[in-house]
Formats: sequence, C-alpha cells, structure tokens
Amino acid sequence: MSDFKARLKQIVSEHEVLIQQRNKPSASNNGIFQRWENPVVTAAHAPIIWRYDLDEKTNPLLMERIGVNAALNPGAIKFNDKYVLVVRVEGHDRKSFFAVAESDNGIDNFKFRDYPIVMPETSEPDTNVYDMRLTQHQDGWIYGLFCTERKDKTRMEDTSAAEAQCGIARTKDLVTWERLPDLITHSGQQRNVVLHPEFFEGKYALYTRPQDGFISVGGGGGIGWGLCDDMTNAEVKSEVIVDGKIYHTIKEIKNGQGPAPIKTDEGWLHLAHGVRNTAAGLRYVLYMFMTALNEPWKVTHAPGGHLIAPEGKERVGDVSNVCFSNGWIQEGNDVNIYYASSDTRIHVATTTVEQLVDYVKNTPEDGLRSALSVETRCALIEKNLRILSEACE
Ligand code: M1P
Repeated sequence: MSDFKARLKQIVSEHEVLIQQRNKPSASNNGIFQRWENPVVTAAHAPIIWRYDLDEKTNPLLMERIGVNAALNPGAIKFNDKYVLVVRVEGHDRKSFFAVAESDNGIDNFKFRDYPIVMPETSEPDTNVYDMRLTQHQDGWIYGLFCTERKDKTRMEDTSAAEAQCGIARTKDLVTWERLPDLITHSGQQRNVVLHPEFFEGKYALYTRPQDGFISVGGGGGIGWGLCDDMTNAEVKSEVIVDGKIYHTIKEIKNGQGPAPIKTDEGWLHLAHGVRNTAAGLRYVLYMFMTALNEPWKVTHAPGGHLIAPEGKERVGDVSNVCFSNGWIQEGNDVNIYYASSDTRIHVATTTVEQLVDYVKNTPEDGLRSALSVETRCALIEKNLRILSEACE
C-alpha cells in the first residue's frame, strides 16, 4: 500500500473511532443535571472531506488544506427523530459557518452532514455569522436567529471595530434556508437575539440584548423583550429589560438569553449566560430564571448564582473560562442542554423539566451581600442539623 493510501486509511479510521465513541455519564451528579464525560462535538468531528484534499495528484503528502479550529455554540432541535445541532464551526481563518450534526440519542455519535449550511446573504454581506438560536414557531417555520458581524464602517482606522446585528433565516427542512432582512432595533448593536416560540397578542416576540459596542454592552445590556409584526421585515420598536445586569453577581458585566425558553405549567424556563470580569479576563457561566406564562417578560423566579460553570478541561480553550449555551432539546420531561466550553467544543448535560423547575423555584435568590448569603446558608445548616439530630434519636 502506498504511503498516501496508508495515511488516508489511518485518518479515516481515527475519525470513525471518534464519531462512534460511546459517551458515559460523569462520576459527579449534583442532582440538578448530569454532565457527560466526552464532548459531543469537537473540531475533530468535522468530516475529513471538509479538511483534506483527497486527490493524490494535488495533495501527495495528504496534508490538511482547510483546517477547522473549533465547534461551538450550537442551536438545537429534535427533528425527524434525530437530535439536531446547528453547530457554529470555525475555520482556521476565524470565519464561522453553520453546519448540521445529527445523532440518534443526543448523547454521542453526532455526525456532520456532508455539506455545511449554505446561508444566503442579504444585500450587505456578513463578515462572520455565529450562535444560531433555533425556534420552532407556532407559525409553522423553524427560525434561525444568529449574530451577523460586519466591519464598523464608521471606524475604518480601527481594524478590530465591528458591528453585531441579528441575522434571520427560516427553514422547513433544515436544508434550504430563506434569508430574511436583519432585525431592525433602535439599539446600537444586538447579539443573542432569540425568537419566542409563541405569538404574543398576535405579534412575534423576541428576546434581545441591546448593546452600545461590540464587546461591551455599555449603558445598555440585559436581556430585553420586544414585539414585531412581521418576521419578513422584522423591526422591534421598543425593548423592555426582562433580566438586567447587576453589580457583584455572575451577570455583572453582561448577560444574554440562551435558547428559546421551555414552556412548563409553572412558567417559562429560561437558560442564559452571565458574564463577570476577573483578573484573568471575562468569566461566562450559565444561569436560569423563570418568567410568567402570560407575561413572559416578567421574572417570577431568579435562582442566585450559576447553574453550570466551566469545570476541569472545560476551563481551557480559545477563550478560556467560558460556558455558553444557545441550544437545548426538551422531549416530555427530558431536557438535554448543549453547551460549549471555552469557545472550543460542545458538551451535553442531561436533566428534566421537573429538576429545572425545582431548581428555579427552590434555589435561594442572590441576596447581593455576603451577610445575606451567610444568613441563607445558616438557615439551611440549622434545618439540616435539626433533621440529623432527630434522625439519630
Ligand atoms: O467568547 C465568549 C462569547 O462571547 C460572545 O458572547 P456575548 O455577546 O454575550 O459577549 C459571543 O461571541 C459568543 O459567541 C462567545 O461564545
């Protein structure tokens, strides 16, 4: 066998082993969710045909020609009995694109389709697209809302000055996508925009994240809520803040809605990310809250602190100390949370609606002061000591 053929065989078989690797629950379980040992999608899951030129004449050394750097921040949906992730794939050139990876069980064996999504553009080409939120809307379409990033043309001299806005596309089959005009809002920039799954008073409802700058949300920020008449020409004329950023909390610097909320008998369950600053840079964690069924912009329960924070190997990556989620899949009581760690790879945490509702209702709120945190903890300790002493009697 030629060296070329032997190397090709090895590359193909290593890739197959990775894709077919079975996942298993991690040893630790806090009763709220179950982490799983292996990431479910990584850069190495990208098909060989995306990365190598397999023609011996043009690539005799069988080198990787177009590398994939990361697989992160997927939108998620159950579709045709498959667990489907619309993954943000980032090439070595730093450009992200969307690609569908599917699995039969949602826990392992995620496999990319042969081609990435060819997303149509508007008259103003996107420089970069990322972080799609999928919403199966009452109107029958599956919407994908994502960040479209372009050069900030008002600051041409600054080569890193960018502008983020919300791109909108819709599909019925996750194959053909219709690109709609970008969302118009009256905030400077937008990222983390999510479509609510139901009409509200006959209008489309969106969770927004108004921000003044590209990285910093500035005076704006917080998870907003706004209505629009028509997704084919979407404009949100006014936004109210549903969940704001708060001093000395996990969302002190900024926050953003994760996936579309899950409807429960008790209210809408929301997953979001909160960001604070540290000497080592920004720290992104996932947190939850619940809003009222008939008034989805009103927070009814706000458990203090994070639900999921980067742990172990999750802590390190292209942007270290980051947990980010824009996709979860609910099937009856079961919920799979797909989250990326450190902007590098994708994991799953499994839980149930019952656990998440219990979590949001019974986790104490953030008292916003150390003394109140101690008071809350002491109340729990006192109760537990009583229970333990009664058990020993
Ligand atoms: O690098 C962490 C995250 O930063 C951005 O999120 P946010 O707009 O809330 O700051 C996004 O670029 C996201 O993709 C990324 O994971």
